[in-house]
Amino acid sequence: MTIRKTLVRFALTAAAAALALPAGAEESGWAQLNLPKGVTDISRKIYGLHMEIFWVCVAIGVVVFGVMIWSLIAFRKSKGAIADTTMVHNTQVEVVWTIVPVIILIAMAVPAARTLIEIEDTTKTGLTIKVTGFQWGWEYEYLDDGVMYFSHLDRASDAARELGSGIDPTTVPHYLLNVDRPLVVPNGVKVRLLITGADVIHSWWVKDLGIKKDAIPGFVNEAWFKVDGPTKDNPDGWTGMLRGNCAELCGRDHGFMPIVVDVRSRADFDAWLKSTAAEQKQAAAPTAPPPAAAPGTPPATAATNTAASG
Ligand SMILES: [Cu+2]
Repeated sequence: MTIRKTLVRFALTAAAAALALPAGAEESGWAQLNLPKGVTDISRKIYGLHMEIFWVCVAIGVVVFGVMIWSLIAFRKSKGAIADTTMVHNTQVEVVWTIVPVIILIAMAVPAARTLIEIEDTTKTGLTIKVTGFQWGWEYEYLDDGVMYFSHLDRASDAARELGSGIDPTTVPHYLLNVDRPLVVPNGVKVRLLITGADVIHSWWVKDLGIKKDAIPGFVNEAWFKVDGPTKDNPDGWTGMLRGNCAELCGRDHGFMPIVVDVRSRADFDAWLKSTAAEQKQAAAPTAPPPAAAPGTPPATAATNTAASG
């Protein structure tokens, strides 16, 4: 294969991969290439900052490259242009090109700092979940309710990813972006995450929640989110699945430890938490020894079998 063909193939694969990235809650088509707006106040603020700064960069790019290209063409040597040496160390120009960027930077820093302070405010939360990254998956622990479980790559993706599995990944729903047990959370509640690592550094990254936080062994990082709760137009609040990945190169199976967040209404979540807590409590309870049978009586199973066959 020629180099050109290889490059074209690489570009096409990269473009296809970019389009196949985890889609946001609403985004489709070209919007998938951009940062998603997400489903929380903070994620929308981050999106707003991202767009604001993007357009500032576009404007600067247009002005700088515009002046540069125009100068190159208008003042070219073949047209007899002679360099204007009076521009060197021109104090007025230097003052202007110092003050203008400072104003632009302050205009970007003020709203960004305001959002950052809000992101760091993990007070007044309604639910705390400990998130532990490990090689290779996530452990979720609902600290106040005694619920704990592991979340791994789902079986269908795991089977298809094997070398020479013969399974076409495009036939696997949410290939490499699905897990056996998602993190279940309520909407309309400020949820605090305590993020740590069990072995090496991982990173819990869910774009639609506006969270990317390192999971470091020996450290506890905090993050929080509050998915849009019930409103007049939407009495259930935002519900659905959000998908993310480990965002810190953590070893061989780094690409195979996705994150899935199942956002439910408050009532649905409460019911789920209650039943899961009861299930886990029962599973953990020591099993009672079978009662000793009185001498002469046939074992209970034999009696049942006779009754069934008779
Ligand atoms: Cu990882």
